[in-house]
Amino acid sequence: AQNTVEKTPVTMLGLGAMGTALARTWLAAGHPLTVWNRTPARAAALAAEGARVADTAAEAVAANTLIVVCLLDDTSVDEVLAGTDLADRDLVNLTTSTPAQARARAEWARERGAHYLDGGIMAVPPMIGVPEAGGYVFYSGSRGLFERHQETLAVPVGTTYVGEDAGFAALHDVALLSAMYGMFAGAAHAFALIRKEDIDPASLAPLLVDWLVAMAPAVHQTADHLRSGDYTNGVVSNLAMQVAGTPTFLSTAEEQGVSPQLLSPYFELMRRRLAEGSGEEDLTGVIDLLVH
Ligand code: FVH
Repeated sequence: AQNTVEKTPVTMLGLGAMGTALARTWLAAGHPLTVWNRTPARAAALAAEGARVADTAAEAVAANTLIVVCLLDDTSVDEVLAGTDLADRDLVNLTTSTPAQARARAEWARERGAHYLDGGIMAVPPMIGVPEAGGYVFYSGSRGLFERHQETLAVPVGTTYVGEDAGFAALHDVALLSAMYGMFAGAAHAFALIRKEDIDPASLAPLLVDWLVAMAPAVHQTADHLRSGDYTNGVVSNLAMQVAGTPTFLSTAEEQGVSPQLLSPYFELMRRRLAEGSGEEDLTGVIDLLVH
């Protein structure tokens, strides 16, 4: 039987690697799609697949109610939307920004009569349109907009709504990516330690993955500690013991000719927390030293 359900038309502004990947999934799912990109040549492939290419951003915004923006940065969003009429538009901004930029953009959109939803994309382009890849987008801002368009927004990748504060999506995005960089920094140090040895990095890699996965659930205990204020509950390896072990890590780095610059700042915070008399805690107290 022919599918007679009408799909929500989408306007997509920005056809970089991410914008193109997103746009393609809406087309494939049967959503009428209008696109615009500063460099028109980047729209050619989507046009061949059935997208309508607008001559200007203003024309693209006028075409549909749901407007999705995925540009390089907040400055480019300013430039692209400057000459558009956003009155009564549902504006979904998937451009990476800071929480403050997202909140300012929400206010900016409200002043122009638009509903606003901010998004932080937890995926890379090859994960778009591949549900089993596990990617998703954090959304925050207008709950009404999110609920109105959730089905459409879920076409390219999963959706996770994190609240009406428009800055929360960016905050969750940056929080998770910051943790990722900490993990990469630790892995970089581990690989550096074996770099000059007769150890195949490919044999260390699966061991590293298994170990990081085994340790990752410790963040649940961190969250419990932060909520309760008791940083000693359920502690297995206390701070005093862990600080006592740090010279071994630093000496090993020195023996292997590896700079300790990725590890030392964290060890310094552990020592400061211990000096405050917190030896029975785990590592949660380091967080309080970071917050001004
Ligand atoms: N690609 C990734 O791995 C990450 C995954 C997580 C989310 N990010 C964010 O997504 C936004 C877009 O990223 P992208 O990968 O599509 O980036 P590019 O391929 O470099 O495309 C950039 C688009 O922005 C347009 N653009 C840039 N400056 C301007 C401007 N001043 N006026 C108008 N458009 C502008 C650019 O147009 P053009 O160069 O083709 O003419 C592209 O459409 C981004 O926030 C990531 O952090 C991606």
